[in-house]
Amino acid sequence: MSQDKPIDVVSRELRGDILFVTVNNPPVNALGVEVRRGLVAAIDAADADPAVQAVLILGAGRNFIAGADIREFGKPPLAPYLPDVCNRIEACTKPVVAAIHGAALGGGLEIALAAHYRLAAPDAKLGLPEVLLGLMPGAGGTQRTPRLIGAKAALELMLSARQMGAQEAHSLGVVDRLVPEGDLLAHGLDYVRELLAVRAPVRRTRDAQALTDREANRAAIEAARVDVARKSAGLFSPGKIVEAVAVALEQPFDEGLRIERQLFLQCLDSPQRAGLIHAFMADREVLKAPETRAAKPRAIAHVGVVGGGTMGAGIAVAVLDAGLPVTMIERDEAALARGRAYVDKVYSGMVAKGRMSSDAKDSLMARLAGSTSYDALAAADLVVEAVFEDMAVKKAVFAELDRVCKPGAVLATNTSYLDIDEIAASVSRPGDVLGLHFFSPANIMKLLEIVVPARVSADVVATGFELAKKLKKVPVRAGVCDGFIGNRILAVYRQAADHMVEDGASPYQIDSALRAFGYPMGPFQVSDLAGGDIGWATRKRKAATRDPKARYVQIADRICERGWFGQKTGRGYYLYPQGARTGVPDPEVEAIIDAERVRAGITPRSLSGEEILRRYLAAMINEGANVVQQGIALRPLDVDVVFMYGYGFPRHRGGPMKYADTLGLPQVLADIREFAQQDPLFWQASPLLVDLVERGADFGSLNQAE
Ligand code: 3H9
Repeated sequence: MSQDKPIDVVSRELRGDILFVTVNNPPVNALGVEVRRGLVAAIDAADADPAVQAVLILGAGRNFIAGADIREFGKPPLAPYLPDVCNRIEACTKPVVAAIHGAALGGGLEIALAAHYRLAAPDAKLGLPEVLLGLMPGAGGTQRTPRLIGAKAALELMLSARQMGAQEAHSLGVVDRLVPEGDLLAHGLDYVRELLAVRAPVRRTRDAQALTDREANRAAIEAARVDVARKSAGLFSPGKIVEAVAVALEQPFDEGLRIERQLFLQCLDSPQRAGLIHAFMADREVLKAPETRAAKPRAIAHVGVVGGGTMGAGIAVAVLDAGLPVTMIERDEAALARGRAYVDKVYSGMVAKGRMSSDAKDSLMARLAGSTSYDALAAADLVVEAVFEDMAVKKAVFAELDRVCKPGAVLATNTSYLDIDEIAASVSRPGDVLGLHFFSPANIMKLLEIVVPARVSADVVATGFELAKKLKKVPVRAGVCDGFIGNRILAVYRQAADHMVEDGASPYQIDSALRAFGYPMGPFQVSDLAGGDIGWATRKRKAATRDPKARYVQIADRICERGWFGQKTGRGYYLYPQGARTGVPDPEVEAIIDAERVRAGITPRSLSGEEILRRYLAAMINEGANVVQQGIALRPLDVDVVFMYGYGFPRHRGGPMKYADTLGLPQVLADIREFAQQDPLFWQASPLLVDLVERGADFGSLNQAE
């Protein structure tokens, strides 16, 4: 029987009197159980072998070690545990040196900190980003880092999750030696030989002295505690990080490790860890659409944008930021000047805040060309249309694009709701037509829905993903339907919110319940920010096709009829006195709501924050299930990513579908059935949800990678 030899995830090679220990666990050398075993075995071997004078630990491939293997979290732990591996390295009786290139993150940095000396290549990225995963460093990082660099710097590193470069790590004292680019093995060998030549001692980080100034370190811990309470309210692991560092100051090292382990396990058990790791994986899974596997993207060197309104200009900024030239098309010089002025304003704002030099602004603006003639798009590789949301207007634009664009140019529409299949059918090259749905402000919002009409070529879809990468956006593949993934689901849960207002909750109470859940803003604040007129126009457009039997709440229309469109008009659901950006409740809006309840014959009842959340999220989850079942979203995780990046869904809850799994789908279905007793037309359980509950499965089971 022939079988491939399993790769040695930790290999050992004795060169002279130095043991080279190389971690080779693609793609990122995560510290899975085999790696942990291999490292312990290597150190045992080094201690036992009199021929070994020192150990050099390296990572194969592009990184040193990216951290613990996050796919093991939530599963039964397997020995040896990472803290024990680090302790074993630190206890080695012969000098151990870590040679860092690429990522040394989380447990990867903890391994390096357990070594006795560290050297770093110029591309090294060092950090303790566990907090982003709902965790804290759990392999001695909270105890060794402050002993090495002091509580202040250690806390900053752990709470910000940022990655330091080699230079900074060197000046902070995290690494001892910087080596030039090139052969890391050779540099490592030189450094170890140097250490041996001067009989450098085994130097253990557990004995480092940066915590000796107790007052200064105590003050740093107190400051971090205050900061965490203010900035990370609702998050579990930041507070645990501060707690662990406080222990480092007050307790001996071994006791510190014991408490760190307890706190780490609490983080590991928290639903926030599950939500954040789901989010981490989902961020990567969304990139894997069938078309990105099947086809190569077309080249994009020059982008056209049709329309210089808020959306078009925002898209232009996003493309300029990515370093590409943009040609903007508008119908007349005045409109073109407004589009250009918008782009200019964004960059002037950055210059004013000191975030950009005026030279940098000038060179960005020099890449923006404008024209009132479509012929200026002849050389564009990709054109995004962002004109008025009207089918006839869009088709007229596409007729022009069809006329002027070179063969192979990608023709994209930024429509939010319109049928892209119909737009594609109106041109001679439907295979080149794609939806690229940006979110406003387009230069800031991370989400980009890549909307895939029936006849589009796979390489055009792949080009959409490639553009997202260049623009540093998060692409999610969506099918064609009214509202695609995000706005389609939004329309449903917004109705649930409107129903609740008519039934007795105030918009302010609903917003507050959602902020308590973790949203930065509630839906009525968002509506005031975006402008109530947008939703109003959509409702008018849909009025003719609305099911007359469906419940329709008119409160928003009454508010819009008064010209109260939100922040831009000084009032909407909230009042914004003197242009304030945070609104205050408006008694006149409450009076309108009262009047509407009377008109609808509703006796208001009180709704608890808990009931508000149950209804709002059940509506979101149920429509999310429909969107998955109909193939509009590839998997539940695509819905999660849309809501985290486009709609403010709290990341630590992992998105609505992950949250539904956390609640338990039987509970969600029971809620929907309970609400259906009052309004069976609105609350129709999604067949997918019913099916999953019957099978005892969850949404996670549909996310292949999990
Ligand atoms: C920790 O260490 C806890 C300890 O303190 C205590 C323990 C007791 N595990 O991002 P990419 C996969 S917590 C498993 O596209 P890049 C990733 O899913 C950990 N898999 O590449 C992807 O898979 P696929 C602290 C991991 O070059 C592939 O690798 N560490 C892990 O753009 C490529 O990833 C971190 O939080 C992992 N740890 O960026 C670091 N990391 O190909 C997390 C990645 O199937 N990682 N994968 O889609 C990163 O920040 C980036 O991956 C890195 C490379 C910068 C390393």
